[in-house]
Amino acid sequence: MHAEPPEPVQPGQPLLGNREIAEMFETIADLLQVKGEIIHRVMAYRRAAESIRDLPRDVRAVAAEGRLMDIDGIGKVMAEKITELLTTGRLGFYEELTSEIPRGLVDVLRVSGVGPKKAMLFYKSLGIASIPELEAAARAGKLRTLPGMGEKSETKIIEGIEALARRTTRTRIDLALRAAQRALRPLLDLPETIRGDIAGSLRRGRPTIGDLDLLIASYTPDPIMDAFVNGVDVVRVLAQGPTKSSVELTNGQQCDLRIVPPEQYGTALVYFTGSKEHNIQLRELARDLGFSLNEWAFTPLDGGPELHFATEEEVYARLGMPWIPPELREDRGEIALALRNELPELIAIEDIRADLHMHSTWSDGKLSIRDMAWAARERGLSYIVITDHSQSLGVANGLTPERLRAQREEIRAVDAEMGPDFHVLQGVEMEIRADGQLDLPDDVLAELDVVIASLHVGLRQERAQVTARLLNAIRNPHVDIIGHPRGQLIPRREPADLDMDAVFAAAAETGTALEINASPHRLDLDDVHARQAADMGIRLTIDTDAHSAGELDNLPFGIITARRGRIGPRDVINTWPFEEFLAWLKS
Ligand code: DGT
Ligand code: CA
Ligand code: CA
Ligand code: ZN
Repeated sequence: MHAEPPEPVQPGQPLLGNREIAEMFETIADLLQVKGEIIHRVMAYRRAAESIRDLPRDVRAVAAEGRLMDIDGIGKVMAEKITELLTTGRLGFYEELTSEIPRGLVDVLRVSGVGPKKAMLFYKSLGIASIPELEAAARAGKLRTLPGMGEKSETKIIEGIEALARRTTRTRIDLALRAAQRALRPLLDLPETIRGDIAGSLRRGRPTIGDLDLLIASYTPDPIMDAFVNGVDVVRVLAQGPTKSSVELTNGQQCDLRIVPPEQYGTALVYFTGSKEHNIQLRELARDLGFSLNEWAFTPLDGGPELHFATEEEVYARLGMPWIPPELREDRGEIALALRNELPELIAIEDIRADLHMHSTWSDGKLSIRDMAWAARERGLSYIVITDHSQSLGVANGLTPERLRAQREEIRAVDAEMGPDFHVLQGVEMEIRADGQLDLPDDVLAELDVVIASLHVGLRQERAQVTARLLNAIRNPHVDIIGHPRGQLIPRREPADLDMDAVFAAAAETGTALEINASPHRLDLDDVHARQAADMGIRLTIDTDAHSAGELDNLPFGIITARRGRIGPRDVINTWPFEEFLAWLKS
């Protein structure tokens, strides 16, 4: 017996994947919260969203087997909603809620001092449906007269808004990418759009993003502009013109769109990708060649017609060099390299064969070892290492030597089950304790396939102390990899005060690899330190540190960070075939 094939998707209907459905449920939870629904109901939607996002298989396939209710957190009600979505492409309940409550109200809830009741009060009495509207009303003294409010609570709200603005001046790359894609995708579907790209710092892969820059090629900009300023996530239009507009999105980011004719698209894309410093260098080169260069064209200094270029390749070719990948455009010597035709080969996502750092339900992960293995295999990997936390990290349910031994049986069983083309190894993410001791004795480490050592505690110790702890781990012969070496969290926590020269020297000497942790919260090592490490011959790994299936998809953020650091595939251990990786572990 075969399961029914999934329903064909109607033409013109958005393809609903796990992620889209999860997002819809997440929005429902937000909206229910604004409505002041009981917390259990809100949490039920959040739990369902999380389960669907982390599901290692396409929810459509599970639905086809009639097994939706086997999914954690999915009961009868949720299963019905998913079925409705998959069969009709719509969800009545969601449409009701979104017509009843403006999306901007969800942001208003993020202001400290504003709960669901107050948000509804402000909306019903003053029509406030966004943070800017709330701020205007508060500053005009319009909130203090409302029931239950006063001058004091009004001041608190202004302070809350200011605090929020301070926290959100730059946005983490994953959140920025999602907002940019949501703004751009509907525009790419319009018949008037010839092509379009995300530009700016997001295209260059900076870990945090200021505003979003979108570029579109078209001869008929009007309907595209119209759709842009009326986008679902737009809370406010900041400026609107025929070919250039700016809006504020629900996530607090400004988003700029420019529309150019396709024959000028290449020049414009180079300009709006930046960086500004890279552009200034290009402009000087153009000047040396007898042109003034702006965002639209090369203009001969001695008169004559403008030169227009439809592609970036032509722009760089006119300046005498090959196309430069956006990740390198930071004025760190990339133009000189390009002029000499010496741009390095950069690692690409297709080069990655393995993920060497992930968690399971044995510690603080959300999925079993088997589910993680299937999820990784589905994403095209050919080997993984399960690296749950070690015992002293009690909050994460860290493993004792006994539990590590028990876990080994399960890992070996899953490995056998996966067949000869996929491998599951046992590792550990071992704590480097605050007192400098390693969390597991050498005889236990010797039994493991891979040992990652990480700092999670005592990160604010003074330089000599915290550096000594890391060096002690690097020098232990059983330690293969240092996880997220500098310990930063984006945007909240600065890196530990480590003597990186000493760290690199020890890693080079002992052959210990350093991780580029691909979690957008970490991106650690960063681009600059990854480059320094590679220059010293240190091996790198790019790992997701996934605690769920969805987090395995963070790999691109690690890749882009490595590319910014001019890292090639050979420098990164998890691009190697399995046999070669095993040989490295033994050496
Ligand atoms: P961000 O938004 O702070 O994360 O960084 P970017 O790089 O996205 O900067 P943004 O949004 O101010 O400008 C987008 C691009 O436009 C920038 O990367 C290069 C170009 N651009 C902006 N202002 C200037 C300028 O004054 N001169 C030149 N040559 N290019 C500029
Ligand atoms: Ca920008
Ligand atoms: Ca901008
Ligand atoms: Zn981890």
